[in-house]
Amino acid sequence: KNGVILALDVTDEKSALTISRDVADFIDAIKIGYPLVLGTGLSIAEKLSRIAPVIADFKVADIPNTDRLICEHVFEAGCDAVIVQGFTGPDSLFECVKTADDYKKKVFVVAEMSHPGGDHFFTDGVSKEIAAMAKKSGAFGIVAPATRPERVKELRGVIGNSMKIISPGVGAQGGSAADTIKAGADWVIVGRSIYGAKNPKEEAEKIKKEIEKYI
Ligand code: BMP
Repeated sequence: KNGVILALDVTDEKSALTISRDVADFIDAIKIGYPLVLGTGLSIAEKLSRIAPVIADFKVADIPNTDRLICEHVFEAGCDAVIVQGFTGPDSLFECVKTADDYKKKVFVVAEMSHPGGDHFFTDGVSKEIAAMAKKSGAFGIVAPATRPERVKELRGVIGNSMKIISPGVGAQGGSAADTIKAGADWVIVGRSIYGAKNPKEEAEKIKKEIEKYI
């Protein structure tokens, strides 16, 4: 295990495949989202899945029926996991988890976001409530902010050790990879610091090395 997930927010297929192959030894998964999928089409998922497991970050947030239709597309396309919002409520979340179970895939639930305004509505209590609901749903893990390691620690307390935490906000957003893993995250999610670097491979290796003693 490297402890690093690549957030692949480039928008063309050539860069996406080149960078992913380049850093493959130092990451455990590739997170794709709207920037790349709207730029290239969802067929990029299958191509990337030959390099590493793919997490579809669509922050699914709809009624249960629409959520299920979205998740089916994501899993049929070859993604191994989907990221969903929890604020839509338990029925929506449970439908995503049920769909993932049907495909033997995984769901991550956003518990709190990493940007400066991320704790405006995701207050301490709300984040914990979403994390507790995620646990109840049988989701595989939660998303918690690397920019607030103290919240990662609190949320780890809510979900216990049976679930995973993935944390964006390292590097470009100011978070420290080591502090985030020490606070209880299983993986840091890193985008711009890797794909925007002159030498993405060197940068990915550097982050892997920074956290390896805490994993
Ligand atoms: P970067 O390392 O370039 O800041 O990228 C972080 C990635 O994680 C982006 O894809 C972003 O959309 C995502 N993300 C985030 O930064 N904070 C969150 O709370 C949730 C996210 O999905």
